[in-house]
Amino acid sequence: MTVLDHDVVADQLKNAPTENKSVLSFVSRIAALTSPDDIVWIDGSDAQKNEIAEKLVEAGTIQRVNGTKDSYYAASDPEDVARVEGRTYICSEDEKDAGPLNNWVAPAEMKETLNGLFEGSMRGRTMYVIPFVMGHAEADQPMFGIEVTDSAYVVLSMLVMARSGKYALDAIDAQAAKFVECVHSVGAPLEEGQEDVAWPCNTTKYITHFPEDRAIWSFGSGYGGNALLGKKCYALRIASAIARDEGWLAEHMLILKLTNPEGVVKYVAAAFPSACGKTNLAMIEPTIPGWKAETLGDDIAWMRFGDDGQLYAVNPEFGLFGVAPGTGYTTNPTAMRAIEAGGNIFTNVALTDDGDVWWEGKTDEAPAHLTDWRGNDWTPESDTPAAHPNSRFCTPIANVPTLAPEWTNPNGVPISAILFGGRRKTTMPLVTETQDWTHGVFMGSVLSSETTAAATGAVGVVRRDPMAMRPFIGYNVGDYLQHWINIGNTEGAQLPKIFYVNWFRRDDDNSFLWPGFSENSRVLKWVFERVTGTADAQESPLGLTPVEGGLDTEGLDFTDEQLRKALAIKPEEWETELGLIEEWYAELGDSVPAELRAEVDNLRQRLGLA
Ligand code: GTP
Ligand code: SPV
Ligand code: MN
Repeated sequence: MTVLDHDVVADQLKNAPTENKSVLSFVSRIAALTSPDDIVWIDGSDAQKNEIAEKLVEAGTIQRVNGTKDSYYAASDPEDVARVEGRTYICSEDEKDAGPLNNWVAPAEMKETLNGLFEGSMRGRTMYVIPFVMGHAEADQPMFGIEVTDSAYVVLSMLVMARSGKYALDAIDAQAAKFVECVHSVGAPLEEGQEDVAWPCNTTKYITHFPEDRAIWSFGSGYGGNALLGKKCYALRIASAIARDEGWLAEHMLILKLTNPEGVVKYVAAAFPSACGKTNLAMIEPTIPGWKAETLGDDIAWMRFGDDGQLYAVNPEFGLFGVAPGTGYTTNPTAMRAIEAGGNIFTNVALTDDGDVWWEGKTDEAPAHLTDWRGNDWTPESDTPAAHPNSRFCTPIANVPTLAPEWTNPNGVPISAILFGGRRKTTMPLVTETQDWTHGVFMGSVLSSETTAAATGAVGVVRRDPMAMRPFIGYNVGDYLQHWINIGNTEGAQLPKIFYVNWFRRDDDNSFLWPGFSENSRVLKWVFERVTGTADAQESPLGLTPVEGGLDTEGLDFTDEQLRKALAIKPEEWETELGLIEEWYAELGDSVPAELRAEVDNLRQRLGLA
């Protein structure tokens, strides 16, 4: 860095809205490295947001959408459409602390690589400074971050997804608070006179985490979890490492409030892998009379023990970043109404001829002509989807009509039940209740799901995804499972019951065995009544399952035979599954806690395969 750079940066920081030394030194350090043309501090005002959006419209990165107010559409580079797990790193000092599932590079080495990549990477661009808080600034333990980014699209998205701007910066200043340093560049500097592209990015991508420094550096991608650093990078990978140190849980879970016809309230959290139904369940409209469901979170839950020994869950996010395809008035009317309220950013969906958005499943029938997410003409006869399978709507959570009033509670709500589940065509029954915490942790540790388009790579391949956190655990998976066991051993803990569900089992003709979506309320009712002690259950090799007639199917066009199939535990499938579970534990090696290894033997016994 030259003396001149110092002067330039000092000049750029003259109008900084803070005198906080740690904030200023972070921002000036990154500015000196990346050499942006100017620095803009995000204050969270509508005026500033509109100004930035306007510039993006002019540049052709986004366009206004006609269907909903204050809404924009962006199409990404076709090579930048999802999380890149292969380019995601946990850079702990000790390789063991990244564990067998994460990519690892020593921090010093990674920092050298990143310094090379980030040097001058913002040339010709504006560097935006986004102060944010995950959760509430008023929480017992507020969790701050500052993202610097050269992507205005990221700014608009972060304003939806996290409490950002002056509110967060003032709280950082007032509390002299620490913050997670989040550094993001699309990695596409502009030379003098060089014309920009609509979606700048780089074929080289690094999504890197330094759990000991509590820092995140992301290079080369502008999309979703790669670039909105408050989301997966902070609220899961870095937060899970903090949670391990401090005795709480940072999880890939929705949070749902349930009220029964008598007015009794229970809160449920559920972990399903990416694109496996969290947003849908978080916004469920129950089909059973008298039951009410309200939304608290759709992707991430932080759970800490309250004084009463219960686990209290808070949603650290401020918006939804939902999978668009499959979201429609018949499947998720609540999400559709949230979208209708405006303030959306749509990415990689299709455009109608009158400038509105469309995606597969939005309406039963596709419009006769569309512009697909790649910008090509599309008709119902086309053999590629109009919207990318991982296309998303980014929508303020305040839009959700079923939002529970407790969403303003800085320290969250007490959780009575945790659901684990995945996308499995076979083997996994519709619902089982685990026997106790350790058995529940075991079932979470062997969670399996067919891969989806939420990450790059093959789709539809069954893989183990412990607690739906495989791509998001910021440390060693064995230590993570031990941490779950330790949480259960916490003195005075009033633990939630743990259940395992599968909405995605198929019949012989490959159709879904269970209607899913709103009808999942029938399973939630059983879960609720197991918690309140009013529903019966019977023993099975996997734990407790509903007794005959125990699952409310009244009013549902569903035969006893279908229900039997949905709940079945088939010995031949489980013989195979047990082998896969043993392989999985062998892959994880010695780090798997002894309590969980014992559960494999228990399962073998109960299946009669010992
Ligand atoms: P991420 O945001 O990637 O973490 O995904 P998510 O877990 O929130 O998944 P989401 O609710 O967006 O659902 C993903 C896909 O699964 C959508 O295409 C839904 O239509 C479909 N889906 C959700 N719930 C059900 C269900 O109960 N049954 C069936 N068959 N499909 C479902
Ligand atoms: C997921 O993949 O689980 C998501 C989308 O919620 S992203 O923000 O890209 O991680
Ligand atoms: Mn997710």
